[in-house]
Amino acid sequence: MIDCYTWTTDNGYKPRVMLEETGLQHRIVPVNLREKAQMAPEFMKISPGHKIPAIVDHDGPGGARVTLCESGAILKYLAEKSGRFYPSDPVTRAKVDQWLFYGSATFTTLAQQFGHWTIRSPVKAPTAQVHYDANLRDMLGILDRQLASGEYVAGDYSIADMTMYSDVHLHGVNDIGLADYPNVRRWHDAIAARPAVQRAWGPFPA
Ligand SMILES: N[C@@H](CCC(=O)N[C@@H](CS)C(=O)NCC(=O)O)C(=O)O
Repeated sequence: MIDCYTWTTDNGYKPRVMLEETGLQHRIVPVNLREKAQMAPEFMKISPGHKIPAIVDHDGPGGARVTLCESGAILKYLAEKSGRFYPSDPVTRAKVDQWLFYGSATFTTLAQQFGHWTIRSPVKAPTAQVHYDANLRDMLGILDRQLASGEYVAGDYSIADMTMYSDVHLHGVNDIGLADYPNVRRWHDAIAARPAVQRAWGPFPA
């Protein structure tokens, strides 16, 4: 059984999608960021940087209890555990890693800054807004060029796609619009139609 500590944010949806896609047995544990639940000492034993998502796998390798934070590390762990959405061919796997790291370290991080300065901040800072708007459009362009030659980011649908889908869905579709990025539009809509993705983006289970 895997406990998935999460909330309704871009990073929070990533392990939920992977858990739904793989069918690994899991339990969702909401961590209410608005109420600062991530600062609870018990949670910070699992995620020292007080960030969701995090998981506890009660049946890890050799029966070990594995605690893990960082969405990229969690996606990779779940991929290795399930043997799904992570190619075995070393060359394709290296490319999945490249886009997985780009997605979690660069794409989401900069998209979050866009979300903060352009959408949520009550203080308007035009320089930051222009900067992060340009960043997000640049990243959508990079993704669009990558998707011009393949259905998914690196070979078949994989954890590399899962890590970038959240911010494309939240900010690409809703805030920027994907009219200038037809390959990203096609990719987004194919992923959005997946039943596992729809379940993962639904309400928390009661
Ligand atoms: N690099 C981390 C970032 C995680 C992250 O930014 N989590 C945010 C929500 S999306 C969070 O928990 N923020 C609460 C806090 O920092 O106190 C990952 O990929 O998991």
